[in-house]
Amino acid sequence: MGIVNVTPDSFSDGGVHLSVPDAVAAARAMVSAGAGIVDIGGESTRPGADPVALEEELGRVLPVVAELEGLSVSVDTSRAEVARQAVALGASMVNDVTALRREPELAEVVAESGTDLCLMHMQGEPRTMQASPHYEDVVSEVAAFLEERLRFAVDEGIAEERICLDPGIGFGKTADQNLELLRRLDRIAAIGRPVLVGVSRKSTLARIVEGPDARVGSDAASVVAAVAAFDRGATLFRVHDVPAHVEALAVAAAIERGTVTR
Ligand code: HH2
Repeated sequence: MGIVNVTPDSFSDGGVHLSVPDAVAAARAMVSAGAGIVDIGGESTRPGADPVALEEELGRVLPVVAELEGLSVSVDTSRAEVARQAVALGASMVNDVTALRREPELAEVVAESGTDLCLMHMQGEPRTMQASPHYEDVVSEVAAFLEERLRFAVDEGIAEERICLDPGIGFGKTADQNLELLRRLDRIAAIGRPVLVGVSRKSTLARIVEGPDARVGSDAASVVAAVAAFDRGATLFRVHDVPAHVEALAVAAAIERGTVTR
């Protein structure tokens, strides 16, 4: 899953794809490089980010989705109206970092349109989530949350086979809690749905390599983290540098199979 943030303030690519032609070109390049889907977002969820107005989010996302007809598009939104209009323009997946909690009516849009859905764990909300994350056992609490949100989504009429789960790396978690989630990702995979991981360029990676004040992880560090997640059961990877991830994950999958042939 290639990331296209149509925002001025995303943590690693803020402002890079703000014009429609730039965002569309980036999305097309990611698909050419092997991305199975591109994730279009119009509201940053980085720590400290404020929500944007509905009209602003619609105005950022829809013109880009409209230009990507024929490609597999995911819309990174927690708003029913944004999802409704993006799906009408051809988006086939909804990626909701609030797991249907910000606007439970988003469930109806997904159920009726039959799109795929990603349910992600977050403790708190973006503005304040990194202030003091707290867990007794981060892995079992994230797993229990995802199991509960999966049940909610299915009860709302969303087909279970269309749902993937995401531990939400960096969303109300310390660096050590993020690493613990990646280390024990098999517990999340054991829920029985495909696991999506978004660790690309996140600050936990930067902290390991550069120290406590570093904010943006490198692409090399991102690739290694994705492969480690693959080894523990992740099958979907939300990434900025698509070519490097496609190459690395192809090799990781071939090693897993023990043969070049797919
Ligand atoms: N991370 C971000 C945004 N959306 N969606 C899923 N499913 N999983 C993630 O880990 C995830 C996500 C944050 O990263 P990014 O989009 O690069 O930055 P921003 O939120 O600042 O736009």
